[in-house]
Amino acid sequence: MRRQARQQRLAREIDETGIKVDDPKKSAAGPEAVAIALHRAMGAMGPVRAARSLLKLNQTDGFDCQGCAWPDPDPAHRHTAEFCENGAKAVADEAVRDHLDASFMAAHPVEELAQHTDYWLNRQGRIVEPLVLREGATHYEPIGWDDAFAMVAGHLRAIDPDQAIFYTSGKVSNEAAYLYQLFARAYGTNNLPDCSNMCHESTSVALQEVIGIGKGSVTLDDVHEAELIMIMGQNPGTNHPRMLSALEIAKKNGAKIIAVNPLKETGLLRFRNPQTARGVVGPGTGLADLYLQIRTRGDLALLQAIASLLLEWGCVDRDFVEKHTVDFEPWARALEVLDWDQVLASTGLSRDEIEQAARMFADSSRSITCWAMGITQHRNAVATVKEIVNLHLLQGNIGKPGAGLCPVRGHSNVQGDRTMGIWERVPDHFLDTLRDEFGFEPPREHGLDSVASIKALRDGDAKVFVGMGGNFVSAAPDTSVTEEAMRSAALTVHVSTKLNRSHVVHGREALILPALGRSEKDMTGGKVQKVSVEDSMSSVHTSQGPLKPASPHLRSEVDIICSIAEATLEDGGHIPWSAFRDDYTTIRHSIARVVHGCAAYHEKASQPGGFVLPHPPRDSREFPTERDRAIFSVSPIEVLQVPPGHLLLQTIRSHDQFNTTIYGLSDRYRGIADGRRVVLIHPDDIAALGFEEGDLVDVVSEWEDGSQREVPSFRLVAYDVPRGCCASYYPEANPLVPLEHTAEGSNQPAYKSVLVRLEPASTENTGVRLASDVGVLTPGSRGDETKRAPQPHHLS
Ligand SMILES: Nc1nc2c(c(=O)[nH]1)N[C@H]1C(S)=C(S)[C@@H](COP(=O)(O)OP(=O)(O)OC[C@H]3O[C@@H](n4cnc5c(=O)[nH]c(N)nc54)[C@H](O)[C@@H]3O)O[C@H]1N2
Ligand SMILES: Nc1nc2c(c(=O)[nH]1)N[C@H]1C(S)=C(S)[C@@H](COP(=O)(O)OP(=O)(O)OC[C@H]3O[C@@H](n4cnc5c(=O)[nH]c(N)nc54)[C@H](O)[C@@H]3O)O[C@H]1N2
Ligand code: SF4
Ligand SMILES: [Mo]
Repeated sequence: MRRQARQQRLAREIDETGIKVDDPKKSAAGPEAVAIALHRAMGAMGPVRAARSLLKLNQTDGFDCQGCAWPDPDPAHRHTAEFCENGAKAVADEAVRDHLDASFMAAHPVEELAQHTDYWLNRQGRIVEPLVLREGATHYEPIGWDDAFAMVAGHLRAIDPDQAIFYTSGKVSNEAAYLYQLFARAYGTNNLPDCSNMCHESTSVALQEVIGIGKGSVTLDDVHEAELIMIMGQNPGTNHPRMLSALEIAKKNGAKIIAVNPLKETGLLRFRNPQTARGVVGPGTGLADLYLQIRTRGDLALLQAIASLLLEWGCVDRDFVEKHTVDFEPWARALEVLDWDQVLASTGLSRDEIEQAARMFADSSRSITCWAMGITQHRNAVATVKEIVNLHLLQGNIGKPGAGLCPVRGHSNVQGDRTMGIWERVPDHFLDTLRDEFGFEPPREHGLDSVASIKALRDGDAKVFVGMGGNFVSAAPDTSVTEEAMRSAALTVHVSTKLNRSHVVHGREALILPALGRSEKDMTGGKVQKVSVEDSMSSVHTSQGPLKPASPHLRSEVDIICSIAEATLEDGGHIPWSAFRDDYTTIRHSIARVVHGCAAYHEKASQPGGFVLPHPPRDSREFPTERDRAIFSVSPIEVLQVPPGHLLLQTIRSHDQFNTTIYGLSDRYRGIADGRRVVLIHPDDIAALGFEEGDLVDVVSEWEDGSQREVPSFRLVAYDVPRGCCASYYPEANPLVPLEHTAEGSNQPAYKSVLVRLEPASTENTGVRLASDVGVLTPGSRGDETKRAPQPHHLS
């Protein structure tokens, strides 16, 4: 009975029968984006708070956008409105007037909350007081801050430090990140997984090995000055919208753009810049000159093919290769015998298309490659990033103006958190300086990354999970496995702003500790405090929120970390937590002494526009690898065999979400409205598999050990994707990704290459079962009960 009631409730909540599918848009941004931004901001915050926050967004005396990590222009070139539609949505989502307090929790048992989607949970407003779920209790209830800290301390003191996990999401400021890793290490563990493990870990691993530093090598000026920009596996119109302004400047300066993507993303086609007349009333600026609609996971082969042609044509910067690199010869020899049949099979492109791309590299003396999740979330991601580097080394396209490597980071401060030591494998020299600064011996053994943390919880080897921001349960792969792992923890603690699935899929006891957001004025210690962040191009600056906090009970992340540390460590581990809390300048002074490249950190970060961290390859063509040079590396291409009747599924973001935070149910640029449980699939594949457009299917993934995973009731949407490839939204499709399905060398979940087959939907409803109802199936467990039922059409 209860199950039936639950299904009915869910049927209402995720009824997607009204889904509308239209042609994808032909240009991104334009006046419509401005109208939507303002509408969302006013609706959520009201006119006064909307104006007060948006006018301070990305200004030197204001706060850093909590959206993506795309950098700001230099202070002289900033506009009064220096943000995009999705930046405005991020602010509006944080600064909503709706509040969630203890009375909400009294009205909703946690078991009921667990049946809602991330979309519904987020819409309940800002969490305004600390909440506890006691052992065996059915509801969260209020708890005082001191009692909450004592509860965390009690648990942490009762276990071995390596049984605790300290997760970080990339919105956390440098000051908070620095103290968080300090606390974890003073307590005794390097278990500091972060969202970066699921995001650009493959980039960090590859770049560290072959150029000696795990970060990108370009500045915003380089992008403006490039002759050629290749954008691989990235959808900037949605996920880094102000990148389009930089691409527009580059185009005006004569740059060519190559887009490499299985989907024809609107933001790579044409940009209507709302800051210019041409963008508002005119046609805007065309972006991609060449669009390579590659098969998913074919990038490694494409890069090798381009490089082999350049080698054949003699387009080699001999001087650079000689002075700055090693292992050129073995790499060049491997490419001499490149198998073009494999290349064409793997990429799905024609030789002519690939030659056009190679010609554009040949003709350019300053080239940049940008990439994001379409490159990093594959089994062969580390090899692919290394191949991007090979291509750049070949022509000396690194460490000179207008050229270089541009991994585009996700969360606004994900790169800064790593700089501050949020990393389960931080190098020894960092630990040495930490020891010298604070007088304790940090643990040396590497900690657990995100995937390993889930395994440790599942296997009972970890007992306490602390999340500094984020929504680990929804972001992680293998949802049902992850949920079970979380439920077996003794305590889960989340420092959060909004309600999410990680709060309602909890340990035996659970705490929600509500934190101030970026947009809010931080008066910790009785005075205005500021924090600092680092963007995707290693530029560091300060951030100060203008808004009155959602509640006087909120605390800053810095305050929360200091208080947990004081409660947990004997004599605070002799670390001056209260001085840090009272004046964040003291944290910055300590960062200056401990973190490489951060001398005079407070002074430099505080100046308008901040400062740029050192990067030897970018600054002086020095490559601090094990061999003191940049390293060419050889990676074999393996063509992924997709068995008949199967598809390669990738999981992507819509235009109306920030990761697991779903703002709305539409994906404007892709022409999809009022529905997220969809599979974007080639019309010929729909027919070949015996379905019709609009049919409901269950998506089943298959894994090497014979296990299967399933998400029920997804709707087929005919879409311009290569045959054999398809796409669904994250996080709805996460239950399909096995925990073990990770990139070789980085252990990053391979969320973008999941082998699936489609079954006629086993329920006639519209998507009533949440993924976690299903779990991991064993072979054959679906049995024969899945008869194909005719499904109504609701596509327009
Ligand atoms: N508004 C908004 N902004 C965001 C986020 C958000 O959710 N919403 N998230 C932030 C975060 S944390 C991150 S990491 C970034 C993510 O930014 P993106 O990486 O742009 O995000 P995804 O939606 O994962 O899109 C990946 C792109 O790669 C393509 N792709 C998939 N597989 C392949 C492949 O094999 N080869 C190639 N060449 N392309 C492929 C997809 O078609 C898609 O266009 O955005 C950040 N900014
Ligand atoms: N299938 C699939 N899965 C993926 C991906 C994919 O492309 N496909 N992408 C992966 C990537 S790139 C990433 S980065 C991860 C994201 O993983 P996470 O970073 O863990 O997830 P988010 O959705 O960004 O976290 C949102 C939550 O953060 C909290 N929050 C927001 N702002 C603040 C703040 O200022 N302070 C604090 N303390 N909390 C705050 C809110 O409570 C909100 O609910 O997901 C990964 N998962
Ligand atoms: S591009 Fe990214 S950082 Fe800039 S305003 Fe938009 S969401 Fe914010
Ligand atoms: Mo990310």
